[in-house]
Amino acid sequence: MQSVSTEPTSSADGNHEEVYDVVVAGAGFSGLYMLYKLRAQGLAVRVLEAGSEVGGTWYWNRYPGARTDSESYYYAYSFSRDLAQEWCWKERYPGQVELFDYLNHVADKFDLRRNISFDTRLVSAHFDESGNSWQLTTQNGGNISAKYFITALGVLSQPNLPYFSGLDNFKGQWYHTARWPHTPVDFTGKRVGVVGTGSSGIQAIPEIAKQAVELKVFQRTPNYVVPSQNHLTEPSFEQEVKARYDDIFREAREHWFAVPLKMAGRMAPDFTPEQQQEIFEAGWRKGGFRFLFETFDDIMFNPETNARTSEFIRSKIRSIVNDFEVAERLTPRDHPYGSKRPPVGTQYYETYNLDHVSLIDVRKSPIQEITDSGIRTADASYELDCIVFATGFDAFTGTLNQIDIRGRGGRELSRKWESGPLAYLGLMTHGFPNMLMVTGPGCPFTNLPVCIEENVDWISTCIEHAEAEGVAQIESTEDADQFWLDQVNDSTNQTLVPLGEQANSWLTGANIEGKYRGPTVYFGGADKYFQLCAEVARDGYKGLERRI
Ligand code: NA7
Repeated sequence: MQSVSTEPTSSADGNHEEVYDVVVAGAGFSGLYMLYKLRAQGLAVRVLEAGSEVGGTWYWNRYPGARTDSESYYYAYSFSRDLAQEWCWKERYPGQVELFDYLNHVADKFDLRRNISFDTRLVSAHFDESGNSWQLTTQNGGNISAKYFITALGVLSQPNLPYFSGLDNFKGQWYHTARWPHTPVDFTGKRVGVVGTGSSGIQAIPEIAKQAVELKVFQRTPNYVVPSQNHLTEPSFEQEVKARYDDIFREAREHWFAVPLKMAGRMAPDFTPEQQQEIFEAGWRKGGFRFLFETFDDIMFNPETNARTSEFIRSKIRSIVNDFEVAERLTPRDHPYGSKRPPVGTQYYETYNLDHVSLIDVRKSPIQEITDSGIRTADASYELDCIVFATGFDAFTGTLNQIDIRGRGGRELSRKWESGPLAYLGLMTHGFPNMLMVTGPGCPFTNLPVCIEENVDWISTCIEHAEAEGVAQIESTEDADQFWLDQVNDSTNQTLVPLGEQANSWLTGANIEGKYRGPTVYFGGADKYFQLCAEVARDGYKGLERRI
């Protein structure tokens, strides 16, 4: 490939086919930075985006209360000092609107929109061996050809709407949190049901309760909700952060979760129960992930420490929720804290003290059907005007499997992954030459923007090297894929995360019926993962096959 132009060319036979060096699917955090990098390398890049605007996760998830669980100053790009200095985060945890504005600002600042096709959903991507190119088709009937195909589709993008008999008959309005309307939904005076108490439901429930006349929460598995302790950004904090942004992002890359926080540096067994209690209390006051990261370093690994942590949260539930029976129903007992992705809430448990909010245990009494006027469980019927499904996502592979992706010999990616998400470093997979993934299956459990930047930098350097050396095809070897799946499995098995399977955790694929069961995320630490990726590149792309 000798491309020096950033403009596409038409195919030689004169058919309506656009030809690019690289096609990137997705214009969220990953796709925007991928475009910025590759365009700077002089490549002709086209980004295909199903939505009408940039933003990805922060374009689709507009439900009330949607915000990050990571703190704003590090849930951000670090590649542009200028951007980091000029952007002022309003809150400790940015809400959807603020993040959407931020990503739009990035698109404007770096003039990215001109290379993005909006309202353009990619439906298929087939590798053409004779032409050594990816042939892509879009829902709008577009045909595109590119040497490289990069997925920047996010980790949690394919909404999961479980089958509920009778949903079509429901006469009220229903919504999925991840496909929220663009015009605000007004629940004032409405009887609302929320199905699901994962991170999305936990954020939405207190906000919906502020408007609804009646709110019924249909809970299957109770969760461990740590308070966010959200607040406005103090000017002095902002100044301090901006003065040390370089250090902050370096520190994030040295942390196992890619956050610029210090590990607690202590293990619970070294402390008396009274001291442990004080440390937990301090963590609770700090809120959010600081409860996990700044109390004890063995919470995710040591069953005893975890039992104490889980019990501490249970005691908080009992102390916040007035009604003993409701508190009992809200109390998780079937999985340890952190074995499902830990949620963060704002006034979550307090919401159950409101008279118009009630909690329905649908593990005990499952949802039987959606009627024309509400939800019928095994032992009661509930009249509702609106239903909100906060039922999560088909993580990682779910998003990719929505696209008909076929590699060498017409091999389907979805078939390949039926026996496990084989993807070397979460970046590429054997049999799919010149296809690269930003935060693909097996990427680390991490603060995503930092991992995204690391992945994008790695991919763009890999392509730069391949082009400089005149390489026609790069892909991971079968052994490298298996090596990484083993790493993903081994690292996860050293934590308590496998125990989340019994509570339908998406970290093990267990939230989706019929999906491959097994770890989906690398738990060896983001810091170690970044080092490994750097080593692979330094050692001449060990684990990759390259054909001239
Ligand atoms: P989650 O965390 O997967 O939560 C989905 C919720 O929906 C969870 O409480 C499920 O209960 C519930 N659910 C799913 N199917 C059903 C049925 N059929 N009946 C009743 N309840 C059901 O998704 P979120 O969107 O909240 O969060 C996803 C990630 O986004 C989060 O981890 C952060 O990384 C950000 P279950 O637990 O399966 O019993």
